[in-house]
Amino acid sequence: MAATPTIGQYLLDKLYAAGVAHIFGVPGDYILKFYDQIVQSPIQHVGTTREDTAAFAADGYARCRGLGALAVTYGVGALNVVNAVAGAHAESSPVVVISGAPGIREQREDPLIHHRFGPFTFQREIFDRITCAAAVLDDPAIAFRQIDRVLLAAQHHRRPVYVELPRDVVDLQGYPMPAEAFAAPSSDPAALEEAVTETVGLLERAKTPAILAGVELHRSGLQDTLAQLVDRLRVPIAATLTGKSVIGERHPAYLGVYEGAMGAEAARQRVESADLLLLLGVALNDVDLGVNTARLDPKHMVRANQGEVMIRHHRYPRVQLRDFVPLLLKKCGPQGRALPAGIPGPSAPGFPKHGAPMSIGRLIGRLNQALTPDMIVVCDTGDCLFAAVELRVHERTEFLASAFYTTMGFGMPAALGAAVARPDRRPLVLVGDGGFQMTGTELSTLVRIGSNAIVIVFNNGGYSTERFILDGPFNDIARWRFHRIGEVFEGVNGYEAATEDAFEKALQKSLATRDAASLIEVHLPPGEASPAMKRLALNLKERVAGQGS
Ligand SMILES: Cc1ncc(C[n+]2csc(CCOP(=O)(O)OP(=O)(O)O)c2C)c(N)n1
Ligand SMILES: [Mg+2]
Repeated sequence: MAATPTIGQYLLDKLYAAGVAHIFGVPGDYILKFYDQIVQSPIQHVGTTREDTAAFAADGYARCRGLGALAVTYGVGALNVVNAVAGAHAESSPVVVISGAPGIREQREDPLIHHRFGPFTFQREIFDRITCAAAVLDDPAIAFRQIDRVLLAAQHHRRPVYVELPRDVVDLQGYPMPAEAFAAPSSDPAALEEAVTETVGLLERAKTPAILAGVELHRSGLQDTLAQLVDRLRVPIAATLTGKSVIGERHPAYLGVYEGAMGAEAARQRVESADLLLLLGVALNDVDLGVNTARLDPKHMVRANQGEVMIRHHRYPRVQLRDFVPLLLKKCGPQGRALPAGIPGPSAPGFPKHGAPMSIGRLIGRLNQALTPDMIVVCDTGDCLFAAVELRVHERTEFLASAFYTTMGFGMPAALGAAVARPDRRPLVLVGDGGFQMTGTELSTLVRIGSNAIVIVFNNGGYSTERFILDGPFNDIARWRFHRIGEVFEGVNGYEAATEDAFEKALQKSLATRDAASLIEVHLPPGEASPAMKRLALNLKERVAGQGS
């Protein structure tokens, strides 16, 4: 009979069985023994330059593979990941945070040992607030069961979890226990049936129906069902920004991203004029509602979310999205109408125009032409995110961003996570000069793992998004020669481009370089911004002014 594993081994076995083949992080003495166990396991450690980037990387990995993990030391390591983990929580990304801790015996003696910042319970209390389950493995008798519980919770709720591993527990044997019963919330069959029947009736009578698809479909793994539904119903489909790429953006009925007044006008018009709008898994947050410029009339809406369906002004409680969408597909007969034409993404005709300065619209148009199905686009927060609204990625789930939590610094490390999770994909990273200054060091880790990522730095001389809201010297940042980063991070081909010709050359060279990473620094003229950013800034400015008065 195989020996009972140690608590650290058991955690690694369970992670591996759940699809986690890599753990990101920076070592420290409280987690070293666990690191040693990682080395003995089939899981690979990926060292990052900081802990918060390890958490962003684990988030990117989780979005590609269903679960991600990081391991850090106590205090200095764990507290460093708080923002990134809060982001994963806000964006429903299941990340397992494993933190080392002083041993149980050490804690009992209550000493002043390094990395301590208060009572030993503080760290767990912090993570309690930003995870869906937390466990301190300080009792070997129940440790296996605690591990099972938190991993199930992460997978089911699709949110981060926290595991604290006192350093004298890692090597102790645990005790196998029967798994705790875990009851996933289920649908009320009668309510489900009635909600679907009513929706089918409304769809049959509708003349200009449309679907707005949101982030919860991604998280529930309903992308294929959604694509089948669109083909069966023959309706046009738009996505929210946080749900972007839930359907392949080259689908013939795809309208683009709907974001109220911030999004493209043509998509807005089609969505807002629908006589029946099917909102599937849409989170009604301010980003997706275009900072509340969306004009969606509940009279024409069927809204299915995690746990309920709203039809016009009445509600069906206890109907799960993961049950509603497949049943709707089953009950809808093929519709007589032809598949309506979608709206193709913008291109950049005649690119490069000799000597023309770079503009964001033309940059995105050119990238639309350059994107191939083997790419995964990872985007930081800033004007690159607003600009990316107009990018059309090929397959589903090929666009990663902190689109709702909107933390800067997400892009480069999340690209690392995606590159590790999906070695068959080439990351195309869009990042601002400010965002790159925060976590651009992960380009060095991308190089280390042999990635051929292409990074486009939108250099607009500082915090442009903030400038549009309220300008001041606080939005200036130090000037970096981003394109020369390869001199420090060996193995990056750097280019700079102020004109379309220079960009074209750099892009061609980057695309052709299959064995090294590339970085293109795009110099944008002062005041240059994406149309979405201009619209958003105007809106926010009005709000700030309104609050001040
Ligand atoms: C971690 C974090 N700090 C601050 C902000 C506020 N913020 C939003 S956009 C932005 C400027 C981003 O600068 P850059 O990356 O250069 O992009 P740009 O807006 O210039 O396109 C700032 C400071 C944030 N979203 N996240
Ligand atoms: Mg900038």
